[in-house]
Amino acid sequence: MIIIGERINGMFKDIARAINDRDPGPVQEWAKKQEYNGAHYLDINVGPSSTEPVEAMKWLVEVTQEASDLPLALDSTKYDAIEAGLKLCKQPAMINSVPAEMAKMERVFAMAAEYNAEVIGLAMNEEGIPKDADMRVGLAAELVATADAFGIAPDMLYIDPLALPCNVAQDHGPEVLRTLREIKMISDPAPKTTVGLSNISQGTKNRELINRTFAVMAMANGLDSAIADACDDELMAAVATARIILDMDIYCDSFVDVFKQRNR
Ligand code: THG
Repeated sequence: MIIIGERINGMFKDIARAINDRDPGPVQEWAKKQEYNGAHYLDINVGPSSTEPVEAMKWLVEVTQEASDLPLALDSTKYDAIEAGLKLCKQPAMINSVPAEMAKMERVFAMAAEYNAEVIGLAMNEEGIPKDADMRVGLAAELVATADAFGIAPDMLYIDPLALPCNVAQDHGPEVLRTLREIKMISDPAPKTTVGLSNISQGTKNRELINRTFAVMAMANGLDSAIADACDDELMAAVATARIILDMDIYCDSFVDVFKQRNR
């Protein structure tokens, strides 16, 4: 399972302050810490309150790359900010994200082809996030078909069925899991899948328990990657264990230690 470390996000106060003050310290500490704890990519998001998202994204990409060699997932709804970030990335990046809306898909897939970037496609459109799995899978198919028209193979795409907080959108849970299963039948090769794992527990008590329970359930339904808290040891241990049960890694007595070491 590919872990995209969620922590370099202006949604967190320390990162928002670091961006505002142009203080690389907290950003570089989180970059190193997430890499050490097993992240495979680092999500880079300037946050909802940035007044200059292009400049902020350029700065975040540069200071992050000084601290870590991990590939980046550029997370923004401002495509100018993503493009400015892509120009600075030292290795192929991931674009996070594009909904199934034609004008946005055309902009993002053209950019992905130019910069050899992977793309997270969201199962939503102008009308929002549908509840039922069939509609989500339909939007995923639109993303796969449009990507193909730009020469982007399905396995360069990560479809995100969009996880919502279980305290306010409980009825979406089973639909998200069914979407993950059915996405694998859209094409051959199939697109990959991802979710914003911590979304599921926003505003709840027992967040870590909810996150790791969702992680293993989603993995059993075909989840390939997650934007997640790589520094949550119990989550990472649950992911390592799920990989054993799903026969994705070979069992050994110390599989949790091995899983962590492999990423260090
Ligand atoms: N899909 C895709 N990208 C995404 C998301 C998604 N990017 C952003 C987000 N969702 C995933 N990242 C996070 C990061 C943090 C939190 C949730 C998801 C989080 N933050 C605390 C909160 O809101 O309570 C902030 C707490 C604090 O300020 O300390 O939970 O779904 N493609």
